[in-house]
Amino acid sequence: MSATLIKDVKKIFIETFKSEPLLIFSPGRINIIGEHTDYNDGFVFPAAVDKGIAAAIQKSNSGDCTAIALDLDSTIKFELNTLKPSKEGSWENYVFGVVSEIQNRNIVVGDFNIVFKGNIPGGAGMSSSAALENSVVFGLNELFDLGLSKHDMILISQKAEHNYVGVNCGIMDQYASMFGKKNHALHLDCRTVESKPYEINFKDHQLMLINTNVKHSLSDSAYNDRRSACESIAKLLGVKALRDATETDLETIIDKVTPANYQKALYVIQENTRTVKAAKAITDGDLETLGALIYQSHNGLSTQYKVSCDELDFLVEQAKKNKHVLGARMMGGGFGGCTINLIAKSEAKNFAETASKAYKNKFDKDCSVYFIQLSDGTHLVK
Ligand code: GAF
Repeated sequence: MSATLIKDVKKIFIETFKSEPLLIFSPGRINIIGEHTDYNDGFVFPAAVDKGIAAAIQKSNSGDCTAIALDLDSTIKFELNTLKPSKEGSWENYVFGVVSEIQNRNIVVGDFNIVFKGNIPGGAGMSSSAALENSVVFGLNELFDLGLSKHDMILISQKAEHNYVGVNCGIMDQYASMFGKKNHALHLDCRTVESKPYEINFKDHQLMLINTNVKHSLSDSAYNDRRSACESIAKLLGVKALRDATETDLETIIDKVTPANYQKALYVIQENTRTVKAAKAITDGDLETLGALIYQSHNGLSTQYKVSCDELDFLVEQAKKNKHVLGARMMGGGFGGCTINLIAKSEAKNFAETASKAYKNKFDKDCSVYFIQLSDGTHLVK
């Protein structure tokens, strides 16, 4: 699949700019468990996947830069010394943001042309944004020999998202997309920004995604609100981040926070513990426990952290009705996008059909099912 994307961006690049480009593939990600824990300095368990963004990039000698998003049939021209955020929701903000964050490190970037094409469905919660940011920073680093480490690059991508896109995201998505490892998920400590790879081989079970194909509005502001709520509760507790707090600590400030925010902080503390337990369950090959943790994660995201929606809750309820689905939950920021399901291989097709039919009946729209391969992170394609 990524081979086709690469072929397409290369072809258009050569036709448009008459030069041979560098080719980059930057993947999206899934997350087994550990949602909304990353910006609380906690643990997450993501993996890069075989869906992503292909980019073709080369220096420009025309005095300006051009970026082409093939999927959107959109071309923009820009100059590097006049960068500022475009209107909210514009795809070019990911490109401008990355360039501008590199410049903020007093690193000089030359003019360039870039062509993108991707196959991560927008709004699926599989982080097409991190894939796009990483493809730009990785491409520029190669092209201009900027000397950035992979860690530098993900911090640049993350800052681009904060300052140009307006989402105060954690580091999970950029990390998973950059450092992903074939057939592995990464148990990432978001405080030290170091991870341990776990080989994912669930034998007669597998991971399956179901995309609700909805993305409810206001999700960015709801995300930022939750991050600020977590930070202010950590401050009240006198700790650096909620990762440092226990449920008992939280009880000491019960009178000082709203019940809604109390539940949110409790969710974060519990989800962090679940993510650590999930690593053990995977090591032990204990899929029943892993599945139960995944269901608990959804319950917390829906009832405590309040980032789910009717469509996601419905798909998780469908999963619960099928004994071959060991666990299911919403994945990513929330308010739409995919559920991730831990399901018996023999039942996957059947459940995909039953759930899709029920979803159509209930919401009068289609969901989409994806079987993904865990893949390597952002890389040059030779
Ligand atoms: C989004 C963010 F970008 C991540 O940093 C993370 O917080 C995730 O939502 C929720 O776990 O994908």
